[in-house]
Order: sequence, then C-alpha cells, then structure tokens
Amino acid sequence: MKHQQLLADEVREWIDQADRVVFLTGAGVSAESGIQTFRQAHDGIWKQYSPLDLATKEAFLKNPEHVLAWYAERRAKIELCEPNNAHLAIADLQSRKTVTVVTQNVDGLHQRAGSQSVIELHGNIISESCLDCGATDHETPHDMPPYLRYCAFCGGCLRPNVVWFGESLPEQAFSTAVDTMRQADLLFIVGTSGEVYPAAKLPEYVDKKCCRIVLINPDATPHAQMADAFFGGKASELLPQLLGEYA
Ligand code: BJW
Ligand code: ZN
Repeated sequence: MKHQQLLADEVREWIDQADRVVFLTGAGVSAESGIQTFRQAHDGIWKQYSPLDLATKEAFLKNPEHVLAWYAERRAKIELCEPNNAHLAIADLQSRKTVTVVTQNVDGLHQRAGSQSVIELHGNIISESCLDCGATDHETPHDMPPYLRYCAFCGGCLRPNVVWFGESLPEQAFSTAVDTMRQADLLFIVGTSGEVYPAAKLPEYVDKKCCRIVLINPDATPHAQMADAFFGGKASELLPQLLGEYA
C-alpha cells in the first residue's frame, strides 16, 4: 500500500491535470463546523432519533409541530455555525479549476464559503416548500416558528424544503448531478457514509476511463471499492493539504 504522502503527491498531479473537479459531499464535511452527522456511532442524529418520526412526509402529517420544532432547532444551530477549512478549500479551488459541488447537505455552508456551483440533492433547511403546489418562494420568518403556516399561493401546508425518505430528489438537481459526474475529470467523495440512495449511486456515472476518484473519510465506506485513492481522516485537515492553498 502506498504511503499517504506519496499518494497525496499523486492526487495533486491529478488535480493539476484535471479541468473539471467535482465534489460529492455529505454531513462529514460540516462535522467540524459543529453540525451533527446522521449515522455516526456515538453522536449521529439517527442514533438519537428515529428517521421515521422526523424525516418522512407521514411523520409531518401525523405530528407537524413535532417535526417543525426539530427543524427550527436544527436551523437555529446551523445559522450559528461557520464554514470550515474543507468548505473553504473547495471554494478556493474555483480560482484554478471548474468546480462543481454536488451536496447532500442542507446547511448551505458550501455557498457561505463561496462555492458558486452547488447542486443541492436533498434541498435546503433554510427555505420552505408547499406540500401541495411545491412553491418555494415564501416569506419565511427569520425565526421559523414551529407551528403550521400556509402557502400564500394555494393554501397548502408549508414544510421544510428538504428531501425526506421515500420522496424523489428534485428532478433538475439530480439530472444535472448525473451530467456533472459524466463530465468529471476528478471526483472527490467527502464525508458521506454512502448509504443513502440515489445520491450514493452518483459516482457510478463517472467515466472510469478518464476520471479518478478520491475518497476522504475517517472510515472506509462502500465507495472505497471504486476509489483510486482513499485518505482516512478529517476533511478540514485533508482537503486543504490536497487542494493546496491552505497547506
Ligand atoms: C467525516 C468527518 C470529517 C465524520 N471529515 N468525513 C436503494 C437501496 C436501498 C434503499 C433505497 C434505494 N433507493 C432508495 C432507497 C430508500 C432511501 C434510502 O436510501 N434508504 C437507505 C438509508 C437504506 N432513499 C430515499 O428515500 C430517497 N428518495 C428516493 O429514493 O426517492 C425515490 C422514491 C420515491 C418514492 C418511493 C420510494 C423511492 C430520499 C433520501 C432522502 C435523505 N434525506 C436525509 C434528510 C434530509 C433532511 C434533513 O437534514 O433533515 O438526507 S437523510 C440524511 O442522510 C440526509 C443526508 O443528506 C443523507 C446522507 O447522509 P450523509 O451525508 O452520508 O451523512 P452520514 O451521517 O450518513 O455520514 C457521515 C459521514 O461523514 C460518515 O461516513 C463519517 O465517517 C464521515 N465523517 N466526520 C470527513 N470530519
Ligand atoms: Zn402551495
């Protein structure tokens, strides 16, 4: 097995050679900003709560106040968090490469770090959508009160603009993500357990003849099988080292 330093030099060469660099990111990229991941053994959200009680349409219809209160609390925490060096290193690479971020995160931290091309696969926790007509341009009060409010266009219930289990991903976002993968010269998979579909399937769309895949995660995930290089560690330490500017 290659020493991690040799491998890092090789990845830097891959970056130099690449035009289009794509990042598929998950909760781990925001972990060091203080945002809880979902599936980690000790402190993952789904170790504390059942996804069926909070992240499904059925849960929302059964007890909207409970679901809204949980989202209001998470949103308030996220607003206090700042992008970390992983988000910043990715944004910084834009000055040298065509960079697209395909993220499962709903926290908006890539955009706050300055990334300009961000595809949000699972929506955004800051906005709301209408359960009936899907409209997303609502005047959401800043503190997002945890009681039901209604759509100004059709009167339907407003809900967090995120993708719950059993719901389809936003069509446009997913098809753009597939195209982005197909055109990638280099793909970094960062901070995702690779357990949630269809997001986890996206790396399968890269052109394996010309696109290399680099995995960054403290643990080897199922994506390790298709990766050309695996770096076991934290995104906020590894990405600045690999991408250059923050070393
Ligand atoms: C670090 C780190 C550091 C820590 N640095 N790394 C095929 C097979 C099996 C099941 C399915 C399938 N296709 C569909 C399904 C069902 C389901 C699914 O995937 N279930 C599996 C869990 C079994 N998928 C869906 O339901 C999806 N919809 C769908 O398929 O629609 C079609 C359909 C329509 C109608 C009927 C049926 C199907 C929708 C999925 C929506 C996911 N939603 C959530 C919640 C979003 C809103 C919210 O935030 O409240 O999205 S769940 C949660 O998981 C969230 C995340 O985006 C997503 C992915 O999690 P992520 O980002 O990978 O986080 P973790 O916690 O899992 O991992 C963190 C990683 O970071 C770990 O690996 C750590 O090691 C690492 N890490 N610190 C770097 N410092
Ligand atoms: Zn509506």
